Amino acid sequence: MNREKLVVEQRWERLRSDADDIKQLSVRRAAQILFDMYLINEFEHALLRLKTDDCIWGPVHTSVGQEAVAAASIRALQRGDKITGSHRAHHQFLSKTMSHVLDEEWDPLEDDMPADGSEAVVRTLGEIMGLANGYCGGRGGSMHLRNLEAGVLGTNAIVAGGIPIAAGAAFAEKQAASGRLVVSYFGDGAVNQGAFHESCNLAGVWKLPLIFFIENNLYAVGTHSDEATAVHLLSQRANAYSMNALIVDGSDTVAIHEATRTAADDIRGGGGPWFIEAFCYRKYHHAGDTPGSAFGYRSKEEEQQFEQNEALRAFPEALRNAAMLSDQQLARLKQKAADCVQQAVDSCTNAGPPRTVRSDLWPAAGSAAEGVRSSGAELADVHYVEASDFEATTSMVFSDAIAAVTGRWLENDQRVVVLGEEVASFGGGAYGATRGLPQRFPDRVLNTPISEAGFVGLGLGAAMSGMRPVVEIMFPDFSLVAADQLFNQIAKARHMYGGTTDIPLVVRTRIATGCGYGGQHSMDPVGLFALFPGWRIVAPSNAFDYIGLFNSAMCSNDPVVFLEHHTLYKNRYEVPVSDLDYCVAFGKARVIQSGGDVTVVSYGAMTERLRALAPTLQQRGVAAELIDLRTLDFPSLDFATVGESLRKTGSLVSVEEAAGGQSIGNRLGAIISARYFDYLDAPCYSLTSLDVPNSVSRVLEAEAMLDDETIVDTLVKAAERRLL
Ligand SMILES: Cc1ncc(C[n+]2csc(CCOP(=O)(O)OP(=O)(O)O)c2C)c(N)n1
Repeated sequence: MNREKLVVEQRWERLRSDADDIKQLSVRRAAQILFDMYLINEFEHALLRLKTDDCIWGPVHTSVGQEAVAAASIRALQRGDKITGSHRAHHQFLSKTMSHVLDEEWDPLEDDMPADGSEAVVRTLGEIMGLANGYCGGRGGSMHLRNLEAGVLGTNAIVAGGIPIAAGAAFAEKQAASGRLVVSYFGDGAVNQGAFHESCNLAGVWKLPLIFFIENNLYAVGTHSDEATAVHLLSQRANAYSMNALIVDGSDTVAIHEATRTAADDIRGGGGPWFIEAFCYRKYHHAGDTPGSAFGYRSKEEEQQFEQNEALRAFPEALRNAAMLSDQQLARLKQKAADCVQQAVDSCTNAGPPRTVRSDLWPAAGSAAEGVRSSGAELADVHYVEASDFEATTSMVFSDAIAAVTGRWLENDQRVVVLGEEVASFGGGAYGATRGLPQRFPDRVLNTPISEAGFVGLGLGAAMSGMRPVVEIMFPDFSLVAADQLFNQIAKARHMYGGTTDIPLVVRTRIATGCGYGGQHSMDPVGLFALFPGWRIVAPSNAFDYIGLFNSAMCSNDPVVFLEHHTLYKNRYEVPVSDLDYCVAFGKARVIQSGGDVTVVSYGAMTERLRALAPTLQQRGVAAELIDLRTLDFPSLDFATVGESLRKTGSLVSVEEAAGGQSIGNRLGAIISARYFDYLDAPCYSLTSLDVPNSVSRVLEAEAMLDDETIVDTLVKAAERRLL
């Protein structure tokens, strides 16, 4: 047996500075880094005191002990570069914000703190205290900080949740050939999450300008990294994704700066993503000011050892030894940082003791529900039409309509990209929804790896960075694989970041119920998406509506999910001749048949089925009013049209193919009952498929799914007021 030893080709190096290396830093740059470190340290301790005084609501995850990692790495970036962070990100946020606000030439040794520098610290503190003067109006607080102007795309309370978003931001920079890069900071706890691995993979395969920057402080709450993974040096993981990696000690400020510079230079020169692992230590427990040893997961000796080595001791000492800064200058820097923080505390609180929150800074009463979605101002000038507005029509296959309108956007708007599994294969998707587009737009219609959390999150990051991605999720059930990105991130980002970001993202997914695909490929996810009001939900029942609603979605600054039913894909529909640019309004239902006995609401393919059942109903003496809801998210559902119909009929039945638990019928019925109680003379009724996963067996699947006979019988009973 021949055994060939294989070697990994990527660089994997440990950087350690020696006494002379510090001289590579200019005195000003060294002073800036040290000033940031002092500022972070003073700021975090001020937060802990404010927490004790009950001026901060929620946890305070300080970065005491990790100051140098943020300060030295961020000072190696350029102004336009972007960062994302985790729940522990005050240090990165302050460093990036201050390096943006303060001029490169600002010399902390000589110059006074300019007003906008002080203001930045006030606004950071205000945000963490949940005040209106914060960067996100107090919505985000400590764990969801965002300051786009300074390049902080967002910090994230879901461990690893921000990493795919960083990949999306890097994707946007790459598409724009901007020469800028993104740094995603996270802790050691993140590297065992799928979102981390999926992002590494995407960054590797698409050579994204991204630095994965791990602050390895050894513990995720009280669990040591060695308890969580067999990989001791976490940067070893970079090899698996063809990334170069560097290891530095978090107390070696010069090495941190140099590592970041090395990675950034290589990326700007066209290299792919890099990985940096900084070993560091958090002084206190996970949150608050108690030492970790008090909880028994680490020893006092370990903590003392850290304190002897910590960067806030080592770096000033090295600067003094190198005769770069005098004791007096060091003391002045520290005092300047302390004054700046004190000023921020004074401007957000009333002097104590104990200190109290300045009540005039609380966000306005009554604003809690504001900003979950866009105001709609971006659609204000859109002229909406209906099919009846067009005289000249031609027939078009539903899936061709999807491809045609998507192609139209790719043609007209460079910000549009199409991402998904197989969207660029077979000439345009597994089911033809992108037919012809990969050939025309090879750089913007991209096959993704099978990596839903990764590419959905990447879509979000790209959308937050000015692109308009169209992301296909091959089967709706796979939404659950990307659930964090879809529901914790996309659905909440606008509100969580205080309305500071748009999310112009379209997600398309093809419902494949009734094909024998079984329990994991047959979901209608309407009820799932409807749980999150950040999502707009569209379920077109024909090609005309598809094109018009897609155009509205692409003009909207909100995320919109398109539920496309597979039975419609090969059907032909009338569409306007040579017009792919018209818009159909969100939130406008369509009455497709009038009737006085019962109001029947549905959407997507069910609309077609109901229309086909209308003659049978008529034979049984029922005049049903059929309404195609078209838009299904509750904030923009067209209750008015339904109410108008109920005034006539007095009875509502919602008909959905979705499984009971994933349908919207009961919730719809509850709202309708409350709003239109006076019109109703029977309870609202929700008709759905059984509340079970579909089976592969043909007979069992048919048994689970709503059949025509049940629909007709139910509507007859409803018309006769015999439904309970
Ligand atoms: C997905 C997820 N699981 C669990 C948590 C709860 N949690 C918050 S922080 C944290 C530890 C994270 O450790 P690490 O990534 O090493 O960062 P550090 O706190 O050390 O900075 C945990 C478990 C969470 N926020 N998100």
